[in-house]
Amino acid sequence: MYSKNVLREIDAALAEISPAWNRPFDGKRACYFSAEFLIGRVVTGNFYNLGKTDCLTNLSSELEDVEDVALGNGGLGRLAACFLDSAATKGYPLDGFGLRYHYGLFKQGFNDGFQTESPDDWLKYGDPWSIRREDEKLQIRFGGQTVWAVPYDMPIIGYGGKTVNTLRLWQSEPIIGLEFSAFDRQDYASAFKEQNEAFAISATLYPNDDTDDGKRLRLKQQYFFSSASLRSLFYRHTQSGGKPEDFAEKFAIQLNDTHPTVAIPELLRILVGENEMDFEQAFSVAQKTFAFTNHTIMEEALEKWSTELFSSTLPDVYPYVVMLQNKLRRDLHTKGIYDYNGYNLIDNGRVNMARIASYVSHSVNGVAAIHSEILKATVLKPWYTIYPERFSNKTNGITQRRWLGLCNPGLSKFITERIGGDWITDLDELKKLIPYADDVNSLRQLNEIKRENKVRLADYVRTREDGFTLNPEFAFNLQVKRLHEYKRQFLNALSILDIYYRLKRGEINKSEFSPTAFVFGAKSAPSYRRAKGIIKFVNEIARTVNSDTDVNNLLQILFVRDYNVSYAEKLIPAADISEQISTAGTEASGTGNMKLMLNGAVTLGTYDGANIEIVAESGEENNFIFGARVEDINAAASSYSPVKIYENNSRVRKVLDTLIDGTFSDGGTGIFRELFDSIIKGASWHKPDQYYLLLDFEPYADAKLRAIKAYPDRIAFAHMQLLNIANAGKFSSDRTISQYAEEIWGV
Ligand code: 26Q
Repeated sequence: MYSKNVLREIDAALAEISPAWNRPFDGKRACYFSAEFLIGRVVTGNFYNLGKTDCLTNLSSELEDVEDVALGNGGLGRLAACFLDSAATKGYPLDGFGLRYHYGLFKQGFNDGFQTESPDDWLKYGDPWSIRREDEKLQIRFGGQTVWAVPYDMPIIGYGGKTVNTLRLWQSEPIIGLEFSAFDRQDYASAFKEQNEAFAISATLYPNDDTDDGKRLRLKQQYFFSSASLRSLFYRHTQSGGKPEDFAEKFAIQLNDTHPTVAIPELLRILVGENEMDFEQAFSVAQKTFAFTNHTIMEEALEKWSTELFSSTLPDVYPYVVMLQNKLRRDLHTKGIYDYNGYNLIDNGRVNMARIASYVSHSVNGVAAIHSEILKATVLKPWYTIYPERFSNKTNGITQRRWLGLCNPGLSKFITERIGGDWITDLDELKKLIPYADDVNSLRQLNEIKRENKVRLADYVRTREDGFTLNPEFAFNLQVKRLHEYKRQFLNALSILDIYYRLKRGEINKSEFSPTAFVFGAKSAPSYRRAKGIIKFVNEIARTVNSDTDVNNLLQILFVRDYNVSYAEKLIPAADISEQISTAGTEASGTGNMKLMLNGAVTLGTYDGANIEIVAESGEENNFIFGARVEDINAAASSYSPVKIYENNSRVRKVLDTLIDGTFSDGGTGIFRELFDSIIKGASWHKPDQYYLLLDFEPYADAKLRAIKAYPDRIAFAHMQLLNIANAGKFSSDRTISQYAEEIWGV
């Protein structure tokens, strides 16, 4: 909800930025094509960037009532939002293009510890930042169906307000109103159907952040926004006198994963089919235009559409995929390659989107050093073999405006008092804090700031989580991210249970154990059974432990309801320990790890994704790194036996057995048995313990206990925390976006 006061300030802000937003521009622009933009509260970010910090304080409680813009699932969508902020701040001409979902990511509730979902009706109270551009709407065709694509433009305001870029989100609407087709009942009914089918395209964000559930609607969404965006750019280009063959000199398009990759054959269709360009030249224009970022190596998440589905949904586009496939074969022949394995764009009756993107882009990148190496060595190896010069790494980043300036005013003040305020636009400045890591006074102050953030969080949690009272004297251990087996929230849960039983058995001395609150925040895809089972498991453990007076002065467990960007802004500043425990080789980068580091949490993590770069910056000695590395896992893979570990390790047995011995109840759903089996037996579609929880169990439990034991030496712990903050400069998305701009887009 927007209060009158807030709306008045938004109007003032829009008036203030209007000249900058409407300033003509005729240089090259970069375009970020993304199916997701996970922004959070737009208003707070804009007030911050416009220097309206008085509004942020004076209107703070009214701002709490403003809905998040949650048009994304997790990391990939949030990265897009950070990039927009950084580009506008650094003065790069970068616009975002995506879908204006009527419903964003579902809101999460709990019922008896199980996740429930309800719709996110974010437009209910209006969308004061967006302008509907009726004059720029376009018709989009899917075989027989034609719909309007109506653009809504939102200003993206850089820090200081000098550069204002645009986020353009497309909304689908029916072409014909009901009144025209209501001649008889038959027409009336079919007109309704047509209406609904048009609205459906941009109606809902798909809440899966991995598997392609093969739905036609998802492909339609992708084509809808890709085609509309591309055509609006092409129209702008030719209207201002540009020639089709010069398109790439005016626009660079970054594909945020494969979701917008259908823009590639669509551009070919526009150039060849509508502008009579020859195919080879169109290919070269497309290649100069597009660049591709991959965000995952998980097989399930790599998009492949059946040719039947693709060609029946997009009959005008499919021929260009076939032409690409034919050209690819010719190109391979020139290189003396006749084995198309790993290359075929149409493979086994499926259109392989990552291959199209790798073939037609001039740039392919991963999102952290290890991830980019894995891409070259595995998933995209054939493409790296023939086009090595295309491949690069662009380690992810986060915007320090939202993830420090806005969400942690106490720490921001602490920093600015010592090194000045330049860190807001130049995060490497934080290095100047290093000397303060040995200044006891500063470390005491840092602890005080953390404590205040914990009190603030505890107040918020009390009102949101049915009166649950977090103890601000405890160390706060956080694992916040989407729920996935590979992220191993299950391992975290098992290790907490292990600590609990060892405390009860006296194997861990209560007087040596420092009180710790374990906080989880995560949404599961609604159809992801195991992930939902893990949520239930954590909630069951929480209920038992929190009500056990034997230990509840030492342990607290909380799974927060409806974790989102705004909740993250409250949780992250209060964290002491950041859980980043994905199986080595599975998390492309992670960005929550960076947010937590920047806010002074030490990392308890594996050698995976950006964790590796985080500890390279801040020092292994200031973090708790454990477990198998990618090489170890590859070496262990063939002979790995979780059953043996289960049989030989009584601690492992004790905690896993709680799933099947009646300790906890899954409400008769059988999901706990399934979780147990996923570790011990596997299932037809995967091997037992495919994410190596038991392999890492002991090293993880040890590292966790070391971290917990380190906490009571408050000065030594704050020393580590401050060194994490001071060395977080590399993880600014300002750095990342400059690399994209200079090394890929040429803007
Ligand atoms: C694909 C097909 C059908 C339906 C849904 C999808 C789909 C949707 C979203 C596939 C993937 C996503 C999102 C992936 C994602 O968020 N990846 C994360 O990207 C971050 C930014 O680069 C990384 O930091 C994370 O490591 C990575 O998991």
